[in-house]
Amino acid sequence: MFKKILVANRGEIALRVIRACKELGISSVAVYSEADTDSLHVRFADESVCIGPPAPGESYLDPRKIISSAEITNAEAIHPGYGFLAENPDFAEICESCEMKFIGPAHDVIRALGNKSFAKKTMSQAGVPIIPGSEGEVSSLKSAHEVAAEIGYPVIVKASAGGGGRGMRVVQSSTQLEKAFDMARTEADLAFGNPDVYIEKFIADPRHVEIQILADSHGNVIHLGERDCTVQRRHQKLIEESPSPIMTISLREEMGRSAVEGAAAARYVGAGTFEFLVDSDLNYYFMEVNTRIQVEHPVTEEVTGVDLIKEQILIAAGEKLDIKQQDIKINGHTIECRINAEDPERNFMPSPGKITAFHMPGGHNVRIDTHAYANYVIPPNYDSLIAKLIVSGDDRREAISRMERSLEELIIEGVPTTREFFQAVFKNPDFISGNYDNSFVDKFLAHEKSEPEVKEGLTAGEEK
Ligand code: MV4
Repeated sequence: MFKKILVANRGEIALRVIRACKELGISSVAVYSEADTDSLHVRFADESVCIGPPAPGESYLDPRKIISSAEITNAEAIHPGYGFLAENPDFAEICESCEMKFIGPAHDVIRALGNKSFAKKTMSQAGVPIIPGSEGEVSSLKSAHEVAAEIGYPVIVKASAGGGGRGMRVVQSSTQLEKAFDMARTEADLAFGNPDVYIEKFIADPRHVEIQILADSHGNVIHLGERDCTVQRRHQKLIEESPSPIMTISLREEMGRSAVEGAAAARYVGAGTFEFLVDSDLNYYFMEVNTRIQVEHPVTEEVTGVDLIKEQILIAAGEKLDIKQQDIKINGHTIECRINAEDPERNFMPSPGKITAFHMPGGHNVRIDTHAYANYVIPPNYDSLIAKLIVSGDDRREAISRMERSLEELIIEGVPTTREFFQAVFKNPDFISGNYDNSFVDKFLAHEKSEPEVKEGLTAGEEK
């Protein structure tokens, strides 16, 4: 086992990894930028190294800073967390050439799965259902027209190097195809340095359902059920839950088997997530693989009882998975809300600043993953996540009720947060019934706007 791990990240996920290290008896090294001097991950790690100015490119995103910090502290492995260098194949390769263990899949696997059209081809060959569309990249307008005519409009043009919703364009009819194709290629080239695009059938009103997997270096692969991440705004997840309200035992088994077979085909090692779209008839289609630990991983930890970060570390150290597929049981229901320093009244504008008052809810089945505290100053340089509020119950109704109770107890003053937005969502009949799709947040916000302050002026028993 490793004696020392460097955590190449900040915020709540750095803290989460440090906690796992402590429980495994592994010493931890924090790295921090000048904006994070007062951060808890620095306080709680065994050692820390300042790696430069607040700008991510000069600190958390600079492989030279990370590698040299690992070398001077004699760390044997690097946990990248999520974001920053977590899915950068060049960084994983640099780690390997420095004989530093990268806690994640091999660099060539990250690279292969990072190309979305190649990943789709790999998964299709492994028998995983994919959305009908082009086989690989579409390099000419002529073949774009041929593919689109074949599958039928509407279609979607996606960047091969994109992902997470970046670099996509919906096309309703052949008259719009030329413009969309050219713009998608230009944008992809600018954003990712790669103009390649592929085309697929546009799936209306889908849900985002992802399967968590663990794969060890001995060929064992298991899945840990799903997370429903359909409640998003502009490709930012806001609420995640498990089980998915639409899930059945047989669909979970099918999707789980697909993810396991896909992971084996890609020679995947580590923790990973298979993203699927699920349509209104419960057909599921592979979208992409996230080769990192994800923000919403605690949802799976709570319903399965498996510590995913510890498993990542054990797998990276070459251990065999000691959990078998039959051991995985989904217990109860877990929901996570991302409490962000954002102003829902101003288009969810990031609103960093000083947290003047801070109180986190507690009690049975309430978990908070946060790096924040009273008088903490949220720097403007990074993401706006303040805390993940993760609550569990015997069933979805109890989890929702507990979430409402927890949101009421939660106090964050000094910066606007997404708390009140969530409080309104948990009163929404479509959320409560589990009957939502990827248009939920937009519809919900449009409805809120058109009926401002309905609740005020109403007395108990009245209806709108
Ligand atoms: C789609 C789609 C409809 N049809 N692909 C968004 C994130 C990225 N992983 C893929 N995304 C989508 N791909 C086809 N063929 C709709 C989306 C999509 C979406 C999917 C799930 C949850 C929220 C979403 C919001 C916008 C678009």
